[in-house]
Amino acid sequence: MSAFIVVEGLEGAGKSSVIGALVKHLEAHQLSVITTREPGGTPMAEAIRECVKQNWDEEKVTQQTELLLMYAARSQLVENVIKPALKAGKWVVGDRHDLSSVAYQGGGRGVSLATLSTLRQMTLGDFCPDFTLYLDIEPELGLSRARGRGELDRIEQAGLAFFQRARETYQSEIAKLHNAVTIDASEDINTVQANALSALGGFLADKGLHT
Ligand code: Z5A
Repeated sequence: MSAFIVVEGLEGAGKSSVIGALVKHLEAHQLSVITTREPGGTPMAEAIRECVKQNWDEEKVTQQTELLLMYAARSQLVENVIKPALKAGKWVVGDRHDLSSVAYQGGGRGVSLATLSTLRQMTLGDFCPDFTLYLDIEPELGLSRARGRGELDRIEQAGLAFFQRARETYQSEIAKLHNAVTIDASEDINTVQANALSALGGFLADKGLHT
């Protein structure tokens, strides 16, 4: 048995620490786990990550370019890493996946849902996460946490309104999914982790795994 679990949310939501807790929990129950991040996760996808996050001075990065790079990286990761791992019976815990494109390129940049849907179908077909944990946070709070790290990359430099639109899109898209749980990420880190583990427990129980 294997599953693809994705953790989504704005910067500073606490995805990294939640993923650490999920992996520890799954491994404690003798499950073999790998983690991924998007964009990235293969040599070529990591190069795309650098490219898409970098500042290009006077050269405008069009929303089409940004969108296509996200899907190019995702295609590399899904075909070379995620699908083979799932086939080998491993659990995959992903730091972001397709919903990030819907939130950032769709909600944030204004790419239409129809365009996103066409690209998704072309790149992923019917492939999608088995379970999504969405860490919901106000952009001001998330960005203030993330900014503690220093210089902002190209996407992080988008204005607050961009992140507010991304959050609204996350919220509306998550509400449409039956296999997703929203966690209030403004709580302290221990509470966020405990709530994430409880949601994971619910998913595992649904799969017949009582951990
Ligand atoms: N992007 C896109 O546009 N389209 C796509 O399709 C995809 C991605 C896949 C990826 O950058 C960028 O690409 C991202 C979206 C875009 N850009 N933006 N802007 P990334 O992977 O480098 O960035 P990120 O995913 O947003 O990572 P992050 O900022 O590290 O977020 P996080 O993993 O959720 O946060 P964290 O590292 O766990 O925590 C950040 C800090 O906050 C850290 O010091 C923690 O100790 C602290 N923290 C975390 N939780 C708490 C709580 N609960 N209380 C207090 N402090 C906390």
